[in-house]
Amino acid sequence: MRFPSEPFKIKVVEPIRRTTAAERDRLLKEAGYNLFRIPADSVYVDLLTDSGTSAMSDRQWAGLMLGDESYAGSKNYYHFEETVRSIFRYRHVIPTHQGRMAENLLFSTVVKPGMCVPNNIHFDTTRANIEHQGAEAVNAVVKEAYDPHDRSPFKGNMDLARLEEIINHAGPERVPLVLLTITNNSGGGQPVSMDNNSKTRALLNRYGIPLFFDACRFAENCFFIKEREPGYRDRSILEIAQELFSHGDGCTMSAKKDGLVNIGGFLSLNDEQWTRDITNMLILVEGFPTYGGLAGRDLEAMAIGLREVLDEDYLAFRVGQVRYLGDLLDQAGVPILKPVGGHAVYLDAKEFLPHIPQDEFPAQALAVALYRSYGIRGVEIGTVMFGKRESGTGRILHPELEMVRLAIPRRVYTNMQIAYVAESIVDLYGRRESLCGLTMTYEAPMLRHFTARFEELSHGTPARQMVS
Ligand code: P61
Repeated sequence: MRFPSEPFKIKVVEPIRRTTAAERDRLLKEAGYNLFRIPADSVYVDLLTDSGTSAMSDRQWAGLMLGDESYAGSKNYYHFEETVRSIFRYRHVIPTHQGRMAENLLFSTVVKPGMCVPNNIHFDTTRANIEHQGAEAVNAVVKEAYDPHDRSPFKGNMDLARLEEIINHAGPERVPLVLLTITNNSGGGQPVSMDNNSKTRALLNRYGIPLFFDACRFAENCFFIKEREPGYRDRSILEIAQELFSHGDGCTMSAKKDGLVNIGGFLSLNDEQWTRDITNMLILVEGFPTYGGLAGRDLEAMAIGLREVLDEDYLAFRVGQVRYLGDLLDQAGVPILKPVGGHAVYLDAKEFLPHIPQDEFPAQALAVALYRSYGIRGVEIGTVMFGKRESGTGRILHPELEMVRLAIPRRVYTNMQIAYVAESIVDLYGRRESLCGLTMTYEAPMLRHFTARFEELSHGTPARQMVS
């Protein structure tokens, strides 16, 4: 089935407050046209992120009651450790409160100024944490990733020739590790194939460089391998995950994605010395190694979530729901990044709004219009998030992709709500020429998209009432 139906029923509901277009227009002005600054209870369908927004299962909620809040040696830690080891199969398991702390601990331990860390495409927190160490974060994804029309099945793959070039250019001794982000969030939630993964490993073996995974969405990546890569149709998701991780030396993970929890993360790795150094730093900044910035109950929910996410019925529905939104938009001619990724549909803002130059943040303008007219919140992944100012001239250097990401929270929205999103975007596409660009009036030196402020360059068409 192309769109398998929900393998769960709803036990608890959270009412959504409806807002008027006038209210949203006011909120946008107050927020400086930055959707991160909009109160969530003024959003109808919130597709800002799939991170920490999952609905937990009854088993996870029950697991919270089993929380053992002992400072040291909580039983939930042992359950969590055993679960992570059984999937990832690395020796050491270090809990953290979320993914970027795992990144921070790893990079502050192994990355030194002047070094270089390649990845297929670095997510913004990964890049920022590497640059914070005075090192360079370099992308080496295959070229197809930058063509929204290219339907290759594994657009998250590493470009091996480019990776080798980067290593030789930097010198292998200045590359402390290589990362693979599965699925590749900044490139459209696209998967990495098993074949590419093992070839990356083989290449790195020749240089003695460790391979780490940014594993936030590993189960979705494994589902795509099962669906698309020859030889994996009859393998379970767990078996595919174990094989995938066997090619690496460790991983960082934000469990707020495929851990199906609202908070949590971890680092898992084999190296003894790195583990000792990371653990010392963990104690300094995060907590004792058997809780790592989390409550015992959070560890329990994570242990249960990491098992549930391997369920194929769940994954078929999950990936199918995202694809359902993508198909509705594609059929109506709305430009989206293809093929549809695992956790989100990405609108191609360059094609959607060809009349707005990249200097005027077309993807941000599109995200603002979606919220103003329909109460839908997406996130800009384009010049605001990844554009850089050229030193000297101050000119903005644009990323290749200019997108609005509609990230679907796991087990949260019904397909009627997804259909509403599609209908709204098709409606907006029909009057796209009325949209105007923005100018940035404030930016922070790092991760500027969270706090940036904008002004509209000229007034667009009047805001419309929500479709209902
Ligand atoms: C997201 F606008 N992602 O996609 P943490 N690696 C990868 C991620 O996708 C990721 C992290 C590491 C988010 C949340 C988010 O500027 C933003 O648990 C591939 O969030 O620390 C997070 O994991 C970091 C959204 C993060 C943002 C930063 O929506």
